[in-house]
Amino acid sequence: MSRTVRTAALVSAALALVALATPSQAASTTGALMLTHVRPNAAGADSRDGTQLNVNGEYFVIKNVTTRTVNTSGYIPDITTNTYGRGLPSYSLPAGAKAYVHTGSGRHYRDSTGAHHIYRGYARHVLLNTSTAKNPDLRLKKPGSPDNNTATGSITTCNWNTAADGITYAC
Ligand SMILES: [Ca+2]
Ligand SMILES: [Ca+2]
Repeated sequence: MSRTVRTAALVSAALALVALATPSQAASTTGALMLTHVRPNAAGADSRDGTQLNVNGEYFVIKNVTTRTVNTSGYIPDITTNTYGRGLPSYSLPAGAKAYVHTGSGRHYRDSTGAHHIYRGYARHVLLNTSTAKNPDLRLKKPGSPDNNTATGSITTCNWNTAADGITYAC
C-alpha cells in the first residue's frame, strides 16, 4: 500500500469514527431548556377556504436538561423571520422531561408516554415551512428577552430550512 493510499484509508477510518460518535445534528443549550426537535410543517394542508387546519400539528420539542422542575413561563420562542414570539405559558416541566410545544390551543397535559404537551394559543401556523433565509430559524430565549430576531438572550436554537409535510426534524 502506498503512503498516499494508506493515509487516505486512515483518514477515511477516522472520519467514520467521528460519524459514529457524533449525531448528525447535536442539540445544545446554555440554559435549563433545550430545543431538541421541531415539526414546522404540520401534516396535511395548513388551511382550506381561509380556515387554518391542524395548527397543533405544528410544534417544537423542548427538554428540561436540569435535575429540578423548571417552569416554562416567559421563555421566548423567537422565530427569526417574524415577531410571533409570544412567551411560553406557565407549566411545571419535571427534571429531564420533554414537552411538545404546540402552536394552537389546548389544555396542557402529560400523556401516557410521559411526554408533556404545552399550547401556545395561536389561531394560525407560525413556524415557516420553508425558511432558508435565516440560520437559525428558531431561538428559545430566557424569560424577559426581546423577540427581535437577534441572539440576545438565546439559550438554544433550531434550524430546518425546508420542512416536508408532517416530518419532525432534530435540532
Ligand atoms: Ca408551519
Ligand atoms: Ca422573531
